[in-house]
Formats: sequence, C-alpha cells, structure tokens
Amino acid sequence: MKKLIAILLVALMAMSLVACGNNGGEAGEATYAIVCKDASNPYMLRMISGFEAACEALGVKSVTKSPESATVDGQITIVNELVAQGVKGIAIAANDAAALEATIQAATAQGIVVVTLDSDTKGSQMFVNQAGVEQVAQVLVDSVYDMAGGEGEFAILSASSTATNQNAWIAAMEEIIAADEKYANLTWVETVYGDDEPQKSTDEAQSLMTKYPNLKVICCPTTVGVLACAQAVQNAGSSIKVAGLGLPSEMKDYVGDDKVCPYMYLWNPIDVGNCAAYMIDALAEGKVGEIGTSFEAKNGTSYEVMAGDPAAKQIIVGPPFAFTGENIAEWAEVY
Ligand code: RAM
Repeated sequence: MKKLIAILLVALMAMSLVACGNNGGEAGEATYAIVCKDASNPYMLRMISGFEAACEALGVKSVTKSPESATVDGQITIVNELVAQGVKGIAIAANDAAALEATIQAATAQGIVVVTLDSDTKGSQMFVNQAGVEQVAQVLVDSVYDMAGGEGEFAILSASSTATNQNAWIAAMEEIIAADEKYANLTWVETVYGDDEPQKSTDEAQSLMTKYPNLKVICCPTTVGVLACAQAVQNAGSSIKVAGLGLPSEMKDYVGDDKVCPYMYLWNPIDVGNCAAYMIDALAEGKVGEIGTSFEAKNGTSYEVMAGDPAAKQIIVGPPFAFTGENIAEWAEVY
C-alpha cells in the first residue's frame, strides 16, 4: 500500500512539473494572453471577461497582463515576459502604432500568434477591430453636428496622444468634416488628451470649459474620457453637450434627451475580447486566409479578412451602436 502511495505521489509531482514548466508548450495546456492598454479601465476589464470566456470554451488557459498606466514601454516588457513564459498566443490593445513592432516580430519568430484588439500596431498578424474606423468617425461627427445645432465650437477630449484607435478615429473625423460643406460652420477648437485617467480627463474637461466660453460640444472617443467629461460638465452646471463613446453601465445617469449627453455610441467590448481569442485559435490552426477571403471562427461567426493599417489585415466585429434615454437602462445591465 505504502509503495502504491509513493508511486502515485511521484506520478502526481511529475504531472505538476510538466504543467508548470510547459505554460504554452505541446505537452501542457496552451495559454493565450491578453494585454490591455492599462490595468484599471473598466472597458478593458470587459474585454478581458470576453477573452477568458472564449479561452475556456476553446480549452486553453488564459492570462491577463496590463501595465498600470497606458504606456507602450510597460507593454513591451510584458510581451517579452509572456514570450519567455512560452504562451501560444497574445492579444494586445496597443498603446502605440509602431513601437511594439520589433517585440511582436520576435514573438512571431518563435511561433507565437500575436493579434491586436481595440487598438492596432505594426507587426500584428491581425487587428480585431471593434468597428469600422470611418463608421465610428461618421457617428461622432454627426453627433457633434447635431448637438451643436449645425454650427459653433467643439473640442475633442481623447485618450492618450499615441493611442492608435483614437488617433485613427480623429484623423477620419478630420477627413469627413473637410469633405462635406455641411460641416463648414463647425469650429474644431482643440484636441486634448486625458490619457484614459479619470482625474486627468476631468482636469482637461474643466480646462476646455474655462478656455472656450462659447464651446457647444465636447466629443470624447473614449469611455474613460466621456464619463469624466459628463461629470465635469454636469457639476459645472454648463450647457455644453457631451458626445462620444461610453459604457452604458457607467453613463446611465448622464444619457438622455434632457441630460448632459443626449446619446452616445459603443459596441460590445465583451464580444471584442471573445473574438480575439477565437482569432488566435483560427490563426494558430492556419484557418485564416488572404485579404478578401472569409472564414468561420469556432464560435460559428464568419468574418471577412480585410486590408488593415498598421496591421496588414483586419476583421471588424460589428457596427457602433447608439445608446439613448430609451435603451440605456437595459444596456447598463449588460456592459
Ligand atoms: C477607452 C479605451 C479604448 C476604447 C474605448 C472606446 O476605454 O481608450 O481603447 O476603445 O475607450
């Protein structure tokens, strides 16, 4: 009996050693990692939950690593660590459009699948784009136009100045405004950056209100920024309207016809995280083809592979969705 117990113990120890040492190797369970812009943004936390659920369904382990604040240096360190740990796949919401390229190439050279989600970067094998850049920019421009009554001053309160997703939306807004006479009476006074930090975003919103007494709209293409801005504008008792992209759970008290934010947009961040894990799996299995082809992920959803920038390829998860006084309470329960 003692001998049998001893044999079982040795076998158990051997199994646990394999499991520990083989974080992403063939003999152990594969691990997919998600690296967010920062560790505390509630939007990112929802992406993580979608990623984890998909990993569970796929039978792989998941790990989350994010820098304290939205900096690319922290992300470079994290990706290097994940490579050393032998993960099989990495999904990253990049804090910079280019600075991660060499790090990602080194990971890819080791056979690790690296995709971007939410915010793209050079070197990524595939950008899991939450919504089309032009579509997001168009709804933001139209929100500003509508809330300003077709003319007057507006400002942008963005995330960090190097965030690829916000910068792409802002650049597309500039093009849309320049291309259509309809927007000729709108004056874009300034773009400021709250770095997806609540306090910095509040400070920037307050500065805009002081600096531009005729400001009609502040447009915030960031969930952290839009909440801080809505609170700052409401606390100031200002008549400025707030437009942008927000989490319904955070914005429920501020959205509605007679509120500081008449309506806003977003997409489901849980779906974005979910989709990124299925994308890693499909790429690892060599199921994703060239631009112009489509493929079916294991969750049954079909995606079209499109040209991307800065990643060479992208897929789009879904269109931006409008939240109004009518539907905000219902969606606040979801995300
Ligand atoms: C913030 C982040 C994120 C962005 C959303 C809309 O939470 O900047 O990257 O996609 O806003």
